[in-house]
Amino acid sequence: MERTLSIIKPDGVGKGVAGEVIKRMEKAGIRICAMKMVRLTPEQAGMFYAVHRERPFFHSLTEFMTSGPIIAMVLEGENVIARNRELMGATNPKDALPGTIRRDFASDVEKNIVHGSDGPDTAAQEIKFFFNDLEIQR
Ligand code: IDP
Ligand code: MG
Repeated sequence: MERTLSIIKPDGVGKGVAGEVIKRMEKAGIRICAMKMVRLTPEQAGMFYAVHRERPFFHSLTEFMTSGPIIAMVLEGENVIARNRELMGATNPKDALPGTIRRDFASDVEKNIVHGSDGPDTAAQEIKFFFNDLEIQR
């Protein structure tokens, strides 16, 4: 059993596709074991995306991520890190396969509806960023 952090970004919440995103996860047999809606501060968004600090899009990305509420979730299942990334599609919606969340709903490479951890180490770190042990259902 593996866990990953998923975020429905401000554009996903704003466009009203949170339910559709969650439905796709549930249909794929992925279990949601934690969920909360929060609005990040610029400091928190900067910490979450610290690995991208030197990228030219960092400032714009943190502004976007603080522009409205997000829904953070812990997903659980076999191979769920890769399977969630499959449901999401490529970072740039133009490169994402038809039927993926980003291809179907995202407007551009920045406002791409969802976040998903990219490996076991980042998953553990990102889950801890949003949730404590008591907030995760076993
Ligand atoms: P990922 O979300 O598919 O893992 P990352 O490369 O980790 O993609 O980038 C994190 C986030 O930064 C992306 O989801 C997207 O919102 C934003 N981003 C990535 N590349 C660009 C870019 O070239 N321009 C603007 N924003 C970008
Ligand atoms: Mg990433």
